[in-house]
Amino acid sequence: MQRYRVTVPAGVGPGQSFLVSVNGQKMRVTCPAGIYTGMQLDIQAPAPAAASPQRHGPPGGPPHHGGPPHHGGPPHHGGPPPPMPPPPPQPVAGGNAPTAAAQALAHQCQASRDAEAKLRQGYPADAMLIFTAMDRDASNSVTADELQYGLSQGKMDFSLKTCRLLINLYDTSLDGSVDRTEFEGLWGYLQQWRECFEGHDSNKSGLIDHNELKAAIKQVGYSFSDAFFKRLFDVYGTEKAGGIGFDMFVALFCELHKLTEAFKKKDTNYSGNATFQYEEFLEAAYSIHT
Ligand SMILES: [Ca+2]
Ligand SMILES: [Ca+2]
Repeated sequence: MQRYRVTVPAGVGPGQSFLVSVNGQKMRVTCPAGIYTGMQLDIQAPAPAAASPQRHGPPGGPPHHGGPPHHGGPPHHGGPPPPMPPPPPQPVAGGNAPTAAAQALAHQCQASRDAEAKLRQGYPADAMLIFTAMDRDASNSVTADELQYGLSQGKMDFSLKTCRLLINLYDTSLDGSVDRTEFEGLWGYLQQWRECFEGHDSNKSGLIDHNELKAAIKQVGYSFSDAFFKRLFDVYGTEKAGGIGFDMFVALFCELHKLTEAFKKKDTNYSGNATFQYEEFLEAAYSIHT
């Protein structure tokens, strides 16, 4: 068996099959999950039969120079010609008639790719264009993985953990991803934190130092002791870089928000004091992940 790379033809999506021609043999390939029109896919197919010593070129291929195959005798030009590579498999038209739904999906995927290319030139003002670019599988929802990839296209390198925090914060339908409406909130939130971050990053180093973090947190309305500021800086800062990058800055505020909300549920009269049972405390602490 040999591995061949094929391109998924137009109108074919996950679960649908299409025909390819490998070494003159037609075979049916089923498109796996997450692979759509235009994407490449590796398949296994029988290797071409070994060329006989009397015949150069692949079996079934055209004879050299339009004439009959050479028989015996020394090869021309002092050496045998390099073996011809097997012909690339070609999708065969009409293997599986695309349905209207598959065509619509292919169209959406293309729209996503076009929008993604624009993303690399800078984020458009319209959050819905960004949503389309990030929704790579045209599922009408953006997952943490899609968000991470989409942000990286706009030169915002976020960890998957921070992307999950952002998704969890705005996934009001609790289906693990954000739809268009939820995304609008998420994107607005991210823009606000970006302005806040850039506003406090006075030397434009791309990192927030201890004092800049303190000012940012105070501006947002949180009031902490110096010891706790130091604790926050130690948790989210990277010792090597000497500051907090935008990724961890966003993670910090997502987690702070979640924990504050969990506390407020028990501090019903806003006294700054709350009583937790052991399991309630654990529930509150783990709420940052949901
Ligand atoms: Ca999606
Ligand atoms: Ca959702």
